Amino acid sequence: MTVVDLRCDTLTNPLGLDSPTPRLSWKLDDTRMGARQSAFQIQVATSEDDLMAGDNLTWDSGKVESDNSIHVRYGGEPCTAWTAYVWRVRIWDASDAVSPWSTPASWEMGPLTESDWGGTWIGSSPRQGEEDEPSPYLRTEFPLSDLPISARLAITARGSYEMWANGKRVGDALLTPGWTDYNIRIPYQVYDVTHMLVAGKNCLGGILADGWYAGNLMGGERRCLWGKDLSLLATLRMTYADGRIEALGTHDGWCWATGAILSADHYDGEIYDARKAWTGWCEAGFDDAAWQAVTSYPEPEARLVAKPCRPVRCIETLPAQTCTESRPGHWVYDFGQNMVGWVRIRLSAPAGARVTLRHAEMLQENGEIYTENLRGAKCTDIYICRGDGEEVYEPRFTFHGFRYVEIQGLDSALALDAVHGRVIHTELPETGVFECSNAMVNQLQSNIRWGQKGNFLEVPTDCPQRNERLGWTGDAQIFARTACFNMDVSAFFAKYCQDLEDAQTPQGRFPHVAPDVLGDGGSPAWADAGVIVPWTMYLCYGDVAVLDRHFDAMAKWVDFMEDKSVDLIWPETGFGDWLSIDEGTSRALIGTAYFARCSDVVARAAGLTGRSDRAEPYRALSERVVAAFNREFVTPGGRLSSHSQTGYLLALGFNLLPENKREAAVSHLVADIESRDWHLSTGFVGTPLLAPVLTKVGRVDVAYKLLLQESYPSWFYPIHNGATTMWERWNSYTKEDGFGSAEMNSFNHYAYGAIGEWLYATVGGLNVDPEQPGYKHAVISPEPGGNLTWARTELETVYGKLACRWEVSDSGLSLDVVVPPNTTATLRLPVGLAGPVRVNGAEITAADGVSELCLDNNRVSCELAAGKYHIDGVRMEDDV
Ligand code: RAM
Repeated sequence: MTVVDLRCDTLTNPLGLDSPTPRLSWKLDDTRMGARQSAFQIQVATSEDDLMAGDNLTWDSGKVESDNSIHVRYGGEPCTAWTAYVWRVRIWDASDAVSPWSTPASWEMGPLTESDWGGTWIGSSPRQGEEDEPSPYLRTEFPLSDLPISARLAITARGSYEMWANGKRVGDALLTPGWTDYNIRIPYQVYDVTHMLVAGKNCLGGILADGWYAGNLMGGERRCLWGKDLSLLATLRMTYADGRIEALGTHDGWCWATGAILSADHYDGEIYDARKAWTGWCEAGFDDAAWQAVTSYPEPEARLVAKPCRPVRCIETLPAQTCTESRPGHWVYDFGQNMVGWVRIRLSAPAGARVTLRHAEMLQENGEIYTENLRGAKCTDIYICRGDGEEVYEPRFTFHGFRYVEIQGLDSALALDAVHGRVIHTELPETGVFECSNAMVNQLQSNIRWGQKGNFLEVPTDCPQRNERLGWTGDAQIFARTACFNMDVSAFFAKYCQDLEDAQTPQGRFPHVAPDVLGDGGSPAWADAGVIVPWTMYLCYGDVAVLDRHFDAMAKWVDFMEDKSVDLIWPETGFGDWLSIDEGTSRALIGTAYFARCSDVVARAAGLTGRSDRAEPYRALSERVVAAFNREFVTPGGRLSSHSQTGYLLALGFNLLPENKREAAVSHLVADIESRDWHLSTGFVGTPLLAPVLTKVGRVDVAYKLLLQESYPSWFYPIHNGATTMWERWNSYTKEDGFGSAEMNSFNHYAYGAIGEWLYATVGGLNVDPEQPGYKHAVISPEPGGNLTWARTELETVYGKLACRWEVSDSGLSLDVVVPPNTTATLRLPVGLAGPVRVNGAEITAADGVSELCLDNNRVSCELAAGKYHIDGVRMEDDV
């Protein structure tokens, strides 16, 4: 029994936090059946020696009788700026035996207030705010007589920055400091630069680019949304062996010049003239006589805040798979996968050779790249060669959505191994595995995962390629659950929840996009992200604090809806069931359904966060909205005024119908699907609900029919037409008819990937129990169906690995199940009983860690303690 994977605010040994009472989590590594924690003890100190000796502890929780191992709030005096904390934890098991102390973990605070920074904002001289302005390079030198034992560099910028010290990149984070509403908060990062400093002369250098702050947004309509001048703020804080502390902030003694980056924009790309690169510009001794003195810029009104999530990084590198010459001198490289990032090339060419890289998601029939759907985004990088031998280039202040790159400007093609696709996105540890016997479903899962990779870049964007790339709220809320299966998005969405709240109007309206660059006021199924995303975080990660933090904002949105509604019916406004096919669902119906759902969630959140006085009014409101929904949209016979798949899905999925009308609603829904020869007609609002709702109402057979449907519209249809990511439309491209209208045709739009949640939860069987969220108690209830003969599903939960693999053969159903330590699960199987069911070789009643089987509602179920189980002897329902 050991304690592992210590996390602070969901991160591993983070630097630069600004929460004075961060939250601590750990996992148990204990393979014993029924392993669980009965108590814990946490100790925290400001040095490892103190911690090990148990001296000068800043917090000792003592033995706390509790099975809680996640999000335990630090209980010492509030943490102070720049301080490093080390901590360890031990636990007691079910029989009160104590574990060894964990290996120590750490967190470090960053600057907490403006005065902890001690530097000024510096930049080039004022800019025009035009698209083609070169990036400023900034530098300074400073002597160190002594080497510090620890050095931290805190950095932020208005614009994007890349920092260098003594000739080396500081860290490997990209597009820093990241994207927020810079009028409200500007994120910063803190880096450990201890080993980058030298005794004697040192040099610090920074490069600035437009980024989200000053670059194109929304098709270029919104440029310089937050400002046109780029500026940098940094503080180098050094601690010496004798305890002395020295801090060096950016100051007006720095100087600047323009260099090789002639322009850089997220949508348009980067132009880099290698002949203009300054050799050794960020090394001591460089001759900067020609550089100019920096301009100081006023401090922003916005707060400087720690970045609560992992940064954007280059996550993987894909080799080019093929190269074809589409026209003379135009070579098209295929990476085999639609992805987001940029291309790295290695080449030798004469000085001044201008190499153009154009990116595209698709090819035209003649083999040339297809760029119409990028609309106004140029997605073009240009590299001008230095001409002195082998050169390697990749941009850094842009990103593209592409599978193909067209390279021109060279006499001959580059070899395949000289062209690489660099995949960049917010670093999100992979947590989920889903695979099954059906290759098309596996390709779908791969497309969903790649859709998430491509679009989880600082904020969940709708698409990564055309001149849009915004944090669309509707897309995010429908996909959030799926996202939580695939990757650890706890910190990513914690940040987005803040973006949503920052974008809320004083009246309570959440936006269509966050950060809100549209300012058009959100509408149902989009703005509801402000309630549903925090709720999803609570369910998937057991995080109550996220509900607490955003409760007022969540409640305010519901109040806003109440205000806007007439007799509790939302008006006919909003996007409706965006991109639905031949069906019209009233916007009033959609809005009212979400109004009911969100008031219900707010009522629950009130109860969970100790606001019992506020729970009841929202509960009552939710009931009144449900009544209004029924009055307005449902006939006595259970037919909806919007007789559409999405209408029924909302009514059934959000529990809006009285018991006596549900059956009729289910038959209307299924009849509609059948009348379309088992096809969906839903858009963004209805599609994510299809499979989960059909399962919930006992028609998992229909859900499988839709999943496995080959013809348009269906999940498989784009795959047959070559998709390696999710597409915005089921027929964005077809082999028969070519491309859909370029107006709105993204080949990397994750929204319809929301079926992923059903693959994990229903096909795979891993469900959360809302009463014990974060999979503290899981409900493992796989539903074998369609032509699938096996499925393997794993999820690294906050407690450890939860897994279920099932296989159907002539001898029935067998399962391998893993329940993580310190959790329990209910196993529920869609089968009858025939003969003795064996768990781990023993008949189930006798098995270790397993409660007796019971049969209810045609399901066999039993309770499992933590452990590994092999279950067989179960016969499929049909055989019984
Ligand atoms: C589009 C976006 C997004 C969608 C909105 C309504 O421009 O692509 O996916 O949510 O419109």
